[in-house]
Amino acid sequence: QQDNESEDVFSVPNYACQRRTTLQNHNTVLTEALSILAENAELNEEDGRGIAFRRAEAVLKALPRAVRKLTELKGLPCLGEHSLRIIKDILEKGVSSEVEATKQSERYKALKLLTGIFGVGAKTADRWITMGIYNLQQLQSSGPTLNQAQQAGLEHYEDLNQPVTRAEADHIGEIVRRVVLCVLPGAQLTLIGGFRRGKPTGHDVDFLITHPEEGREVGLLPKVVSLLKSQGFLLYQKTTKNSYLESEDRPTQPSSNMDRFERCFSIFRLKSHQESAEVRGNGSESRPKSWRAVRVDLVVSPISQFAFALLGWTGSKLFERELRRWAGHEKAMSLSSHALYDTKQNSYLRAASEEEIFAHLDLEYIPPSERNA
Ligand code: DCP
Ligand code: MG
Repeated sequence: QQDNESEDVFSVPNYACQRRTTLQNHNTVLTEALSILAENAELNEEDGRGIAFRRAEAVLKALPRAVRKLTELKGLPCLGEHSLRIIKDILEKGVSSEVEATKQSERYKALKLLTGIFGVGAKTADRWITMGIYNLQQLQSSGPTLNQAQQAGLEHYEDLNQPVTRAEADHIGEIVRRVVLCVLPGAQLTLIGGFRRGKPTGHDVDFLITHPEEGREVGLLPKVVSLLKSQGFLLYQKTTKNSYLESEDRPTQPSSNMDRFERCFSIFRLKSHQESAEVRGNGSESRPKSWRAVRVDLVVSPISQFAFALLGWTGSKLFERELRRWAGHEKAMSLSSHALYDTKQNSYLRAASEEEIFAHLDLEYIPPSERNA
C-alpha cells in the first residue's frame, strides 16, 4: 500500500532554479488559474501573495504529467494552503469559484486593461480607478495627464497588446543588428527574454548588446538610437544611462532585479510582410496598415558583465527571482545582472559564461529552454 502510494507522489526540488521547466506544461488548467490569482495580487501590489502563487504555479509547471488527485501533491514544496484549495476545487469541480470571481471582477478587469497601456503600472491604474476610470473611453474623456510613454502606449494600444511572433522578433533583430554593426563593427547582439527560452511569442522583444573588447560599448546606444530614429524605425524611445558602480554594488535587496545597465525602452515601427498586413487590416482605414508597433528593449553590457546580464535577462522572471533567493539564502552570495558577490569571501566571483555562474552557485546548469518556470 505504502509503496504504491509513494510511486504516485510527485517530487520536485525546492527552488525553481534547481528544476528543468520546459514549455511543455501538463497542468495548464491549474497553472492558468493560479496565474490569474498571482496576477491579481501583483496588480493590487500584494507582492508576497503574488510570489506565493507564482511559486505554486511553477511547481505544477515542472511536473512530468497531469495531476489527478490532491494526494499526489503531498510533500511538494511551495504549495500553500490557499493554492492547494484552488487546486482541490479545480480537480473536484472543474473550476475554482475564487478564480472565476476574480476574472469577473470590475477592478481586476480595469487594472488589467489599464496596465496593458505601455508606461502604466499598478499604482497609476489604481489611481485612475479611484477617479472612476475603468476603460479606455473613460480615460480618453476624463483626460488625466499622461506622460510621453503613456501617450505613445495609448496611441499604439491595440498593436502592443498583440503577441509578437518569433518571425517578427527575428526581423527586428536583423534591422537592429545592421544598425549596431554600422555604429560599432564587432559588436554583438543577442536575443534575450522569452524568445531565448524558446517561446513562440512574447509581449516584447529584448536584446543584449556587447563588444568583445571591454569599454568599446561605451557611447554605443545613443548612436544606435539616433540611427534607428533617422531611418524611421522608432515611434517612441527612452534611453537611460548606465549607473552601475562596482564598488557600490553590494545588492542589498537580492529580490529586486532593477539593474543599472544603459538601456533603451522603445516602440518599434515594424513594416509588415505583405500577407500579414492584409490579414491584420485595420477596420478603421480603407487600406490595411502596412506596419505595426512592437515593444523593443535594448540593453548594453560591458563584456566583463555579459554572462550575468545574459543570465539575468533570459528569465523567466520567477526563475530569476529563485536564482537570487538561492544565492542569498543557500550560498550567502548576492547575484545581480551585473555580478556575483560572495559575502563570506568578501569578493566578486568572475564568470565568462552562464555555465560558470551556475557552477559558482553550486547549481546544475539549466539551459534557457528549461528556465520556463
Ligand atoms: N527581467 C527581470 N526583471 C525585470 C526586468 C527583466 O527579471 N525587472 C528579466 C526576466 C525576463 C527578461 O528580463 O524574463 C525579459 O523581461 P520581459 O518582461 O520581456 O519577460 P519575458 O521576455 O520573459 O516575457 P515576454 O514574452 O512577455 O516578453
Ligand atoms: Mg520579453
